[in-house]
Amino acid sequence: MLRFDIISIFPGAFTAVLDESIMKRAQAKKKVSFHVHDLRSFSKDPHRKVDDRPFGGGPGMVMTPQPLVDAVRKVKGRRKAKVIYMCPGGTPLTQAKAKELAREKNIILVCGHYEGIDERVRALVVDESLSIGDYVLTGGELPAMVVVDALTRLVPGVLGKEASLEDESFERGLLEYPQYTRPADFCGNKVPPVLLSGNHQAVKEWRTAQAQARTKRFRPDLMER
Ligand code: 9WO
Repeated sequence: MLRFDIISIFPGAFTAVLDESIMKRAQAKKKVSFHVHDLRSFSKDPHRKVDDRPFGGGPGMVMTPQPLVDAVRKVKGRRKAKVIYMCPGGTPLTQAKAKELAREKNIILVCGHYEGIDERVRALVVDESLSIGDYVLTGGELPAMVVVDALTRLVPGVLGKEASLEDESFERGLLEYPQYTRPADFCGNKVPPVLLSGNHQAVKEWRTAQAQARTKRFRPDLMER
């Protein structure tokens, strides 16, 4: 079973995501477990402060090292866990990276806020930083949810086997092919006849051609890769 521990100053932000859909199903199947921790509960400050002014001046506040380091160490305990800090400058999350991480047994996700975390937290307890894209958000919580979603669906037994075919096409560098379902004629917009032909080889060839055309048009960079 893959265990996620998430350290955040907004633990409530995760309730909806973790109690719905695939994450809920994965927990029910005991394939994945989620444990969200309020960073403030680890602060030794009498006012449960987790931030302070940056040395050297500058705008905003920085997350202090004591709560974060103690939180990771307490949550980790004696377990072997991969500690990941969510950061725009981190390793890009790709499907291949997600598959690699989904093989871990314990993952601790650290969500930053303010202007970031004290550098000594990275040096002492973070194993790697992970980015979901080249943009700056208000916190690491949404990126952490993306990582949880991307990894949970890859855990064997969480989804049906058909889902992996879709992932593999993406890893092969192709976008998804167009999908259609009933009705065959929607307001005069008809489903491509090949999909109604019952000719599985023709359907497979059509889908590959469509995926290649889509990838060439919208994500030529994937074709190169
Ligand atoms: C902000 C930032 C900006 C440029 C280059 C590196 C950077 N690191 C951070 C950072 O650690 N920010 C903290 C976490 C505090 C502000 C909110 N945080 C955050 C994480 N915003 N956006 C992310 C994020 C994480 C993963 N993928 C994309 C964005």
